[in-house]
Amino acid sequence: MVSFFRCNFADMIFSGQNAFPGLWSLYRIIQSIWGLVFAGAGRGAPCVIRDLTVIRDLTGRIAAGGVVGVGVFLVLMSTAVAGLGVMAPPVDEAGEGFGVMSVAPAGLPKSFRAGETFRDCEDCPELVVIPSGVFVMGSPITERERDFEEGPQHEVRVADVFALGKYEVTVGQWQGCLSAAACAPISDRGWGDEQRPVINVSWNATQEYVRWLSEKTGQKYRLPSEAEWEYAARGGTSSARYWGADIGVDKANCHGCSEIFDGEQTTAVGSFAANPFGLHDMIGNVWEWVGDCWNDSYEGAPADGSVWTKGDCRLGVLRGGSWGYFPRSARAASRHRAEREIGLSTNGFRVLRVIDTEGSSSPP
Ligand SMILES: [Ca+2]
Ligand SMILES: [Ca+2]
Repeated sequence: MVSFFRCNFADMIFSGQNAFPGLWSLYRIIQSIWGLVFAGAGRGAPCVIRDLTVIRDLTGRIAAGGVVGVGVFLVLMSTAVAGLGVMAPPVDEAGEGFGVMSVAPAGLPKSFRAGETFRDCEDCPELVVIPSGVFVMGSPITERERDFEEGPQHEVRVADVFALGKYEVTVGQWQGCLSAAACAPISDRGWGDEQRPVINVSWNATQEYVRWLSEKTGQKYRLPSEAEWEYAARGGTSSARYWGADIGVDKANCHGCSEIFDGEQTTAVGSFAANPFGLHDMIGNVWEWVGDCWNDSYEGAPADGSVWTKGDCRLGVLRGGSWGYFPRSARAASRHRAEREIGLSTNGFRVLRVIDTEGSSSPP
């Protein structure tokens, strides 16, 4: 609940990010400070903006604002500190649930906490609870290696908490659907490790898998929307990659990302460090199908994080780059189109599990 409160507070007060960039930065700093305080109090702070470059940004803004800038900052800070005393919820002794913050909309799930991991069955994909929030989708025109199709940048509000696969769906997990005769056999190119992501999977085949998983668990599984995917991949960061602007070395699996595995094949899921939301391989390993139809730009894209069902629906969207593609594709904003009927060895997926905001669903 703490994290929800902070996220939703941001939405309420500073939804005009573009109109008030200075205030937005101020808010994000305050949010970070709150996060540190809460984290220090052992309450967890999964919704904190962890990209601390905003602090440098803010210092510049305050300096540019002179006395007025410092004054506004101090007023907002004291508001935040006062708010801590008034509004901080009790520590959740059980270590579960979001607490009882009254500002949250009625019906927020009581049994999920952002950052918490769970699975619905022993062989089901492990999931991470992703907080709701607002982010800027797409790449700025200043980003190196960007494509036109990654714009225009636009604000998206992901209103509902959801759970997303911590990893890409693996060969072993696909086997469960295969054994139930709900999915077709798919070649793994003889690479032979059940911990590798499933490959050669078409968009159509992903639909069979999520249908099977939904029936098996009684929960609602689907592909993430393109917006949900990018929101999760960024994990609060705005840089080209969740670890920074540059590709670096051994941060992910792509053709040119690593000194060990370089453009040869997939790696076992989770071989590289997670992003700030605790998700692995959001960049690299396999491209990941999302639910949307293909569109050449974000003109007319939904702003509520929903699946974009308009456009060229013979084609689907793949995100995040893969083992066989160069670093320019291994960016949070990069997009790739492909025919939905076709599976390629560079393509896989991860699942989204809907969290019932009526509060009736809970982790097993
Ligand atoms: Ca991936
Ligand atoms: Ca592209």
